[in-house]
Amino acid sequence: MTKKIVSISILLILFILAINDEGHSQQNNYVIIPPGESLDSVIRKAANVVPSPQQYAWQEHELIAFAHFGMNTFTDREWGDGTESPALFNLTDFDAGQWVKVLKEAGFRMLILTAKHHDGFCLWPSQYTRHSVKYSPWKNGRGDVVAEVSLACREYGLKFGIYLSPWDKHEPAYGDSPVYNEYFRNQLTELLTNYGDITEVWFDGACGEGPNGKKQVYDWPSYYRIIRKLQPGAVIFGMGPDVRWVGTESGFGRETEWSVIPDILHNTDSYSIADKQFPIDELFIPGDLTTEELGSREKIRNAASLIWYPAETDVSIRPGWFYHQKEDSLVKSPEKLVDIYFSSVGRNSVLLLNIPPDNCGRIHDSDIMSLMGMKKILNQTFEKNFAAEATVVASNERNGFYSSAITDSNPENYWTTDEEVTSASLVFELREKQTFNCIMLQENILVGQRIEKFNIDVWDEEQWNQISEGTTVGYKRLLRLSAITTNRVRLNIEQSRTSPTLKTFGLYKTPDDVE
Ligand code: FUL
Repeated sequence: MTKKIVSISILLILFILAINDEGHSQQNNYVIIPPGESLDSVIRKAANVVPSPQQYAWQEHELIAFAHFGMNTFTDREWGDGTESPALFNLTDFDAGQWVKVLKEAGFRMLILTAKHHDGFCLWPSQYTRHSVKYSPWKNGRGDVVAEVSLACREYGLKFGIYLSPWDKHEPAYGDSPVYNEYFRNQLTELLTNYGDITEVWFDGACGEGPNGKKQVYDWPSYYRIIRKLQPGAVIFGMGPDVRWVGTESGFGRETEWSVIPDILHNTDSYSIADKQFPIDELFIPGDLTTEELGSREKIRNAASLIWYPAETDVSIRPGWFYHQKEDSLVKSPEKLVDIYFSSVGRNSVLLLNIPPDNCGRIHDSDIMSLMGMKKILNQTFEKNFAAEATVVASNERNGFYSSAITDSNPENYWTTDEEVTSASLVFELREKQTFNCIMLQENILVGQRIEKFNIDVWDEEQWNQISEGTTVGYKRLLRLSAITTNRVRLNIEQSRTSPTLKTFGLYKTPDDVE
């Protein structure tokens, strides 16, 4: 897309937000709450925090691939210590096109590459160190893994992101904070300047002591400024303000996953917001959020600020993050990957699945088999939505936001209730009885995340029987259940922070052999 089309699309989104704004002027990805605000008012404000355009685009990717690749691929380790010789990095059959082709076929929309892991070895010929591909035998020092992978991504239509480890066990300046911060900013600048569009910058929180025995103090805001200037369309993950680490590396997100989170901004009372485009960068406090409850009413009732800070679920297809031959037989099965998909994408998160290329420079056949197996099951499951032809009757609907929007073919249309109506039922009448074992719900998060509690009933010719229940929905909620046959399904939204919205309701059946 050209820059012009991108800007027009952003303007269009802002315009849609403006006309859909249901009586609230607040349409930002953060809100500052003055002291003494009532709980009702805080809840209403939370319900109207929305993603930034970059956060929304990122959420829609759903599936992102991670490639841990570097010195550890050759030393058979998970964490190097920075003393490894660049001579060890020698690829015999490197094929970035193979990686990206496989990932595209498996349904991934972006690839994030470890341009530098904790050992400090750079996969691009950085002019700031001798610890890089430039000093390796591969292509006589003329190779550039970042260039080849980013080009392949462009060729196959995948977005490209970078992991740049702030912790650097090789660089002698590490620990001498101002000097290393400059080194890090220089490397970031190289990566964000020379390799086309970067859609996600991945910042790990690991931080050790440098050779001087001192702990490095990272200058995060200065890193963000460079990213915003050079790649304004990128989201910053982890130690950055756009995307949050879900808190585990198991692939399983929270049952209750709020994208609106309290109090990760500081000095909100005294700070005047200077940067209009990225107003909260200077207020953001980096850190991991790992507790079970992050955004419930209890958590937000005394909040001084709330921001849209959605979860990304990272997990490796193998036990380790890097390739180890001994793990060829331990690649997660297609069924396990499908479980992970349901527990991450299906729980209001994005799945970042690590598929580490091997020491020849290709994705190994065992990983390909599992990925294709996963894709097949997902394709078969989501190929037919039995609710798509249903008639829908809602207990309440707002003018212009009718329940028919849930089943029409336009994914942007959505249903909502009148102002102040925070619970509702929707009955889906199917043309004939169908058997399904998977349900999908999607709120329209462009106006906020609102649903707090819901349940689902099916009609058994005589009465309604509850078959499932849940809390948050957000961008996407998937529920798996035992197969059930019926022609009438009822969604009861029991509690919502303000008028609930729904843009999709799906009933699906997984293939028989994977039930
Ligand atoms: C962690 C790192 O220490 C691991 O090696 C890996 O890169 C993982 C994704 O993040 O914090």
